[in-house]
Amino acid sequence: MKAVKTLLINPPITTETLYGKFARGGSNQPPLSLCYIASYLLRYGKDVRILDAAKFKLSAKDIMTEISKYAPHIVGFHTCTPYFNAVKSLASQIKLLWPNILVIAGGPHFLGNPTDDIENSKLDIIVVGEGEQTCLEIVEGLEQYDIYDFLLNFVQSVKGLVYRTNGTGKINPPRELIQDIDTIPHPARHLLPSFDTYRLLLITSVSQQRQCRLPEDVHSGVFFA
Ligand code: B12
Repeated sequence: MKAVKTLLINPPITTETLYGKFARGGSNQPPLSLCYIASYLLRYGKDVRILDAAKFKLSAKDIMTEISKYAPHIVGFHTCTPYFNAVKSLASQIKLLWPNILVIAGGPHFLGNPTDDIENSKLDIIVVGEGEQTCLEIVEGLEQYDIYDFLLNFVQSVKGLVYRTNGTGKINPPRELIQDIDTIPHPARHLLPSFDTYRLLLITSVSQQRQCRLPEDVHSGVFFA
């Protein structure tokens, strides 16, 4: 059984792209979804890192450099609809450079039409719904199988997955929601570089252009000010 390394990436979308001339009012927040998935994998002793490419405004080339340094077996992208084109492009580049890396994605975008998304991208797998348990099962699968066996013989057994067979998207039965949310560890925020540089306010007023700190400011209500 091999040790599987997972790199979770927050795609490089800037507040300028998202908000245009209102960019200064847009927030730049830590990727909570990836922190939750990472904490779940860590609980089970898995090797996982997070790359917040949005926060650092990383280019595709920077991202490829980070991938080559860490040499993960799995690269996973968080995907909201405005990020999907960037995720598709990065997935194509990764598969071209490293066909043996399993490239996966999850997030709210895939509640729409994930079979279409898998057919029109180089993503190997799309995770629909809550990602914690599904991701763990993916890691455990790759510990046992090489990527080709995994995609041929294992993917069908994992709930909440969408995959491709001969170019056609297939969707597995949905994964049940985690009922006892106390079984999910606190998000692995320690995998993010520095909390001080995230900007939490939704609309930063001109007089309040400041960096928010966690957790003190959130608890003291600044987040909602
Ligand atoms: C809080 C929130 C925000 C916050 C913080 C976002 C953040 N970066 O953490 C703020 C206000 C900044 C925000 C901004 C935006 N948001 Co918002 N936001 C939410 C909200 C209310 C909760 C998101 C959340 O934290 N959920 C908790 C986490 C743990 O759940 P999750 O993200 O869904 O992740 C789980 C699964 O999706 C999956 N998963 C997610 N990523 C991955 C990756 C992999 C590899 C895998 C395997 C699984 C996986 O596993 C996770 C754990 O179970 C949702 C609505 C909702 N109720 O979900 C909208 C929502 C996500 N936002 C949305 C949008 C559109 C945006 C913006 C793009 C708006 C805009 N035009 O600017 C921006 C994006 C900014 C950014 N850089 O992220 C949409 C996305 C719709 C879509 N089709 O993609 C949603 C769904 C609201 C809606 N119904 O329209 N948002």
